[in-house]
Amino acid sequence: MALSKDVDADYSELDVEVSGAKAQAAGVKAVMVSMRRALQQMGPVRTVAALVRLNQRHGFDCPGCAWPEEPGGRKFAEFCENGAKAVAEEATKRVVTPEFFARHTVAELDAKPEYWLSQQGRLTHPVVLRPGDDHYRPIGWDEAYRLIADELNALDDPDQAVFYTSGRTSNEAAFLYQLLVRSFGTNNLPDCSNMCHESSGTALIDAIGIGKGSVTVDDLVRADLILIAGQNPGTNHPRMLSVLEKAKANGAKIIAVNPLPEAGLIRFKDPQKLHGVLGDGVPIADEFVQIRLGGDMALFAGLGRLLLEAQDKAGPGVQIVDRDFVDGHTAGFAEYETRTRAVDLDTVLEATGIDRAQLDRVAAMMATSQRIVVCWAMGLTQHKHAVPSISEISNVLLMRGMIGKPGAGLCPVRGHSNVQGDRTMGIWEKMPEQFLAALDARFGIASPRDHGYDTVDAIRAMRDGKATVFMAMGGNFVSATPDTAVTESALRNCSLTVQVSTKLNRSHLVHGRTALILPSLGRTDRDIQAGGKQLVSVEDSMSMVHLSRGSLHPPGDQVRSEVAIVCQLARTVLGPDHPVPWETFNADYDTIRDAIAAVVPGCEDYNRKVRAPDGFQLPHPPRDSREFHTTTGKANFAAYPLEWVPVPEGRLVLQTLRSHDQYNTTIYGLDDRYRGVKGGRRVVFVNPADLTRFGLSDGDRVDLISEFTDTDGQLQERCAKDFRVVAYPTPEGNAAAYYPETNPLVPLDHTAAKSNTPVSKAIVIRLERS
Ligand SMILES: Nc1nc2c(c(=O)[nH]1)N[C@H]1C(S)=C(S)[C@@H](COP(=O)(O)OP(=O)(O)OC[C@H]3O[C@@H](n4cnc5c(=O)[nH]c(N)nc54)[C@H](O)[C@@H]3O)O[C@H]1N2
Ligand SMILES: Nc1nc2c(c(=O)[nH]1)N[C@H]1C(S)=C(S)[C@@H](COP(=O)(O)OP(=O)(O)OC[C@H]3O[C@@H](n4cnc5c(=O)[nH]c(N)nc54)[C@H](O)[C@@H]3O)O[C@H]1N2
Ligand SMILES: [Mo]
Repeated sequence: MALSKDVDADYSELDVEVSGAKAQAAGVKAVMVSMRRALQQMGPVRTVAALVRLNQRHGFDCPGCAWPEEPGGRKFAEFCENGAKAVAEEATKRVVTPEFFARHTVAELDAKPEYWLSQQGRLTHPVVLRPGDDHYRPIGWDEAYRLIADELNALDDPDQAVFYTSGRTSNEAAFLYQLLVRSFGTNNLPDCSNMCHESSGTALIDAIGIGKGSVTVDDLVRADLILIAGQNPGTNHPRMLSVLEKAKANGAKIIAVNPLPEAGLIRFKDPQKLHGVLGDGVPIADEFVQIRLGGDMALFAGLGRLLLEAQDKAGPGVQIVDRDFVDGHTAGFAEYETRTRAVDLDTVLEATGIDRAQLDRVAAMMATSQRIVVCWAMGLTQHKHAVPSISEISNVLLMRGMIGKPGAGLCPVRGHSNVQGDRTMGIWEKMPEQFLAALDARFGIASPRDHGYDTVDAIRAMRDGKATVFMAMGGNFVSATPDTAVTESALRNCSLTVQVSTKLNRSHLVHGRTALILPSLGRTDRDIQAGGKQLVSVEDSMSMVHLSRGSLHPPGDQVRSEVAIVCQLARTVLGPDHPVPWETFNADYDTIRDAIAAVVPGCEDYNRKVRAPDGFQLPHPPRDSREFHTTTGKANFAAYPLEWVPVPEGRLVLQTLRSHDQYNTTIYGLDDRYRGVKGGRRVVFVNPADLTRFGLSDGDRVDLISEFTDTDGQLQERCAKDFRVVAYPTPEGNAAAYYPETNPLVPLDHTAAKSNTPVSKAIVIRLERS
């Protein structure tokens, strides 16, 4: 199938058109864009076959985001523009065959932009790059497994191997993958979550004893106040907008906390409704808090103080501080109260950049609302002080008694469609003892107990030669991780890199001495094994677990399911006498689900429960019964000292974020429609006052130079070249640019305290004319 002209061009040289931020998201344009992409990639027959089954009870789960389907009557076309793009991207008819690899050397492919790589199509055959060769060449599956097994079994220590997972892997494949890795003898299971919601998990486990959100879609619909902080749902979770619209229709107020006036937060045009087709849509946010990057901890601490003072004024007859809840279910309130009463409000105003009147308005809304939900995503999690910032959110909700009550709670909005499920299934470098003991008991293995490497530590280990075999179950490690130059050399240090992938990406081209690409089925593909047609299961952002049934014709007969790849690899690595019944698991996924039922808490009777029409919800003790399995047996307040992100003189603080036309490192196209950017991605959004200060104008070309002082006090500089300046309504001192182009600027050692998540939303940069 022909590619459009711009795919072949080096997009950094294209002329970018800029037309300013848009006020509303979705609408008819969104439908047109998604249909055009679907038809281009899949053709008419497959487009219909795919889109009628997307998010339907007997269809497949959208491989886009982790936002839940609405329970009960799902609409016929329960998907969004970006879900349709994600499907088109996976179900494309374009293919990357052995002939493709024969035509292009690896060096040639590595010179292409990520967008070009993304657009080549589905991988069809296992291929190998041998030492000294410059082409990937076909290899049989058995030979590929043998090659990996020989490398792994030759290691002095299992901890010299690293096994990454991205968040699209099904529960069944994830469960078996961690079982293989632990049977082999290591906990080196870094995942994309380390770069994503790790900070949420870390903060919430301390606060409420479980690292998952405490609300359902129904809670959002019933809430009377919803705060959305550090999240851009119009692009990244578009189906959330229709839930927000419903909540508004029920009388909820919505507060958007974001440095940018993101289109979906301002207005929403539901293309399935008449007012969305003909009119301007509905306004979403009642209050837009245009916060400075990294100002959220100060905001929520300041709100905490104002809520305490409002309680003082209101007297004992009114419960702003929910005394029953605080006294009965929480620990650490006294210390929190002392710290919070001492929070300096001028500091809060400086850290957030908002005015006192707005702070008072938001506090008043929080004091008078009876059912509050706070949602957040990467704008909160990817900061140095991400964990304390999220703790501050849980502090105010605990104070108001907003956990374990209908219409209220904590809502970290997850990214990848099954990233939460993968964690439930054991993809974590530090799974708790209870899980490991159950795994050992079920299979008669001896799981290692030392914690493994997370993503950042895995890069360090490969850089330092401590790990030499790297395997990835999906994802695009080299483009998703920070400090691109360091990560590239870390991977090149490896003796073997193995990528289980659906599509071509950079991580196939930045490789170890030997490299394998193993093509796998995706969510949309039909999966047939010895025991017949197979189903898989996934968990969404609100702990709902349900089935997903792929139905499309796979891109080739050499493409294997992730389950099959893991089972056959396991048999080769672990030998025929290994106690895990790998062959049975491979033949019939019901047998995997029986094992999951025996090992994973909350999954008892999994095969039956998951077959209910909308699946089932995993237990969540705080949500279900106000039980808190924490160190104190209660929900914990946290009283960290205030942190925020000041802007050094002559510098900017940069956030790296997603355009409307990408899925993480997979680039769908070169437009960011809602931000008014067309035809290019190397843009940097800067406040007009900063441009004046620096003597720059909209349209100028600049290099971005990041500055980071390491632990030895040395100033490190990193550079990303040639960006077009876009004058944009971001707060003064704060800039924005797209990831992954800006990953070379993110220092490997600049990570969040406690969660070790790379700080992708606060990088100090200066601009230099190119
Ligand atoms: N179409 C599409 N859907 C996706 C993805 C995709 O790439 N494309 N990715 C998926 C994944 S893995 C994830 S994790 C999610 C990501 O979903 P988001 O978290 O929405 O993704 P980002 O683009 O990183 O946007 C961060 C938002 O936070 C704001 N922000 C940045 N810093 C701060 C801050 O300090 N404070 C506050 N209050 N706000 C801040 C930014 O302005 C932006 O609106 O989306 C998932 N869904
Ligand atoms: N600077 C900066 N860096 C970031 C972020 C940021 O905001 N700023 N965000 C971070 C976040 S939140 C995340 S989640 C990570 C994302 O990190 P990753 O999950 O590693 O990256 P993706 O781009 O989602 O991976 C895309 C690749 O996955 C493969 N793939 C897709 N579907 C399947 C499947 O079903 N099976 C298999 N086996 N392979 C599949 C395809 O080959 C595709 O090329 O990036 C992080 N990096
Ligand atoms: Mo993510």
